[in-house]
Amino acid sequence: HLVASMEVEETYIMVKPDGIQRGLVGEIISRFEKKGFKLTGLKLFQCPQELAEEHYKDLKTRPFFPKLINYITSGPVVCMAWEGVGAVASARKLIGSTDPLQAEPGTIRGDLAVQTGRNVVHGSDSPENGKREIALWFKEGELCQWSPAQATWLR
Ligand code: 3AN
Repeated sequence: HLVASMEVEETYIMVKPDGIQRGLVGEIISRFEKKGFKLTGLKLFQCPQELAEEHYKDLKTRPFFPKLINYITSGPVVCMAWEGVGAVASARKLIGSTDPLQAEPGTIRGDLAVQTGRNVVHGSDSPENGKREIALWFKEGELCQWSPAQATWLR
């Protein structure tokens, strides 16, 4: 259940290896840009096993855990930090249900994915996890704070 928040939040969004292999990186970034979030971190990254296990530690006891770790480390991912009002729940809504067959058309998974084990994108499930995951995937100095108001050259 998605609870609307008026707080400015940070969320960790990641294009998974299948998203990169299928050439969907630009399309996925574009959806968050167009929604009105602010990009504060972005990199292409080959995820080591230990980081994948830490990221998904809450799923450690699930039967699909080894497959999930293999999937997420099977090729580079695109790591992103996005900021915005209610960004965590809002991003989850743009992403759609975990199972792409249940995801509504119009969502990233609903439009672009067909199976849970290849669902092209990750988004943090709470503001706490947003902070935790950004700290986990980005080093200090890799994040940038900037303001759209800096674009005075537009006017
Ligand atoms: P979401 O990514 O929608 O937040 P989670 O956090 O429940 O979903 O699961 C994390 C990831 O684990 C999913 N994106 C998916 O890749 C994988 N996963 C979840 N449930 C299953 C399942 N039943 N079978 C295989 N993989 C799964």
